[in-house]
Amino acid sequence: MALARGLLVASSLIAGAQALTVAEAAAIAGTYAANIKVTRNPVYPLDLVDQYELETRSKVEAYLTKKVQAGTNNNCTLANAGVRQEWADLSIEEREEYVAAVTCLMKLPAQAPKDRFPGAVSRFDDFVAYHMTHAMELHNNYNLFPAHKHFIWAFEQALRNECGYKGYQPYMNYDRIAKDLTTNPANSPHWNGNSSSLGGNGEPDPEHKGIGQGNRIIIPSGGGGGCVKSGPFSDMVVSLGPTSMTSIKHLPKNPKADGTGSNPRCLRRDINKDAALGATADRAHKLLVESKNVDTFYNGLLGSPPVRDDPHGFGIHTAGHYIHAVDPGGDAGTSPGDPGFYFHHGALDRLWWMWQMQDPEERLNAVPMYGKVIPMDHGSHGMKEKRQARETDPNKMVVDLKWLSPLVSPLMQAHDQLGSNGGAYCYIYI
Ligand SMILES: *[C@@H]1O[C@H](CO)[C@@H](O)[C@H](O)[C@H]1NC(C)=O
Ligand SMILES: *[C@@H]1O[C@H](CO)[C@@H](O)[C@H](O)[C@H]1NC(C)=O
Ligand SMILES: [Cu+2]
Repeated sequence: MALARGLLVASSLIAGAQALTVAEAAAIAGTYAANIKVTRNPVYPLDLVDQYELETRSKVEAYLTKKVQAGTNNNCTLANAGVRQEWADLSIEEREEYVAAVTCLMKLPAQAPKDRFPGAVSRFDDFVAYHMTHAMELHNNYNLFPAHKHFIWAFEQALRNECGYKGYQPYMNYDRIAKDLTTNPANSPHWNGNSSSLGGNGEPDPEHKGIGQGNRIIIPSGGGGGCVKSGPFSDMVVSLGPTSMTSIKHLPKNPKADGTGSNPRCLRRDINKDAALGATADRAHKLLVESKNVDTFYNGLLGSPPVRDDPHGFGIHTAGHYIHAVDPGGDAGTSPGDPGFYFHHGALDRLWWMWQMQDPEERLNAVPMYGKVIPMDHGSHGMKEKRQARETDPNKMVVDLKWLSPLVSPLMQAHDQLGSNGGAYCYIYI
């Protein structure tokens, strides 16, 4: 009897959810026009990817409407979604608030196990500590997109919940950076070294020749490579690393072989125009429009295989990392130790989401699948390893960031930023 009543209640709930008309559901889901106020930086006209984002909005609204009808949106609507914006579209004050929040995270104590990670000094380092020791979990073909989505989200949560940040994680528009670095680096809102930037370029270091692959330089030095001396994070103490995945060899050695010990040193950067030229809007737009399946999209993003006769054909993933190499930004293990990491992986998350939203039925839960051995996605970080496609059932996989955040299970819960992970995710990109 109790069971029968339970079933009755459950089915009437479902019936209740289904009873919403499309118009009613759409009203709950909300619209961009009514719900999202966006400021833009007039210096930058909309690029091809920005235009594509505009074109995708009606698809996002339709997708959310369907979810409301099905009762699976977990309260996520366009009225309460967080809005992740490009750095230069934030006001100067908002940028400074973001910098203050990251600086705050660098002052909070670490939560990663002290015996395992003596070099993790701050809460900011906790993210580095996880990334450097869980490379396989984070970077296999099933995990790269969802695990990094969750990683960025967990970082945003830490900024908001532990450091009182009111905004959302910004992303970087590589095309803007490429243009700024080509025309007037002193005006780059990301890297000009003023108080509303992410800090400046590193001092010149002639030993930094650029980024190599095998014995070939694929990204020549942008003229930096030494310590950052201007702006936010110029006084930052980098502690974890380097690891064997570093892009520069003459750094002080870490006392622990895996790089988890304490190795205090400066933040080094080579703000790199040639890297940015590998991620221009025409490249990203082509990838979005031409990738009919997730393997094409994934491989293209990772630059696998590299495009021949194209000096910047190393893929957007590689490009974004090396915009702000070298230490820790150019170390595949400790790259989250440069705050630029979150801007880059946020930008990749934006592209993945836009690709998914073209056809959510087919694409939302699509996982890249390989039948053959392919180069490690961080291959251009100088790694020699080959990686085998995972045979595991993705429905049985989880995202487990240990001390950073509760488990996401199954993996596909981290595929949908509009209401998944039990409703914890609810954000859009502009
Ligand atoms: C949705 O919102 C309602 C009202 O605020 C709340 O009671 C409920 O727990 C929320 N559900 C989820 C899945 O967050
Ligand atoms: C910092 O740089 C940005 C972007 O070029 C500019 O808009 C802003 O006015 C600069 N702020 C200061 C304090 O110079
Ligand atoms: Cu990573």
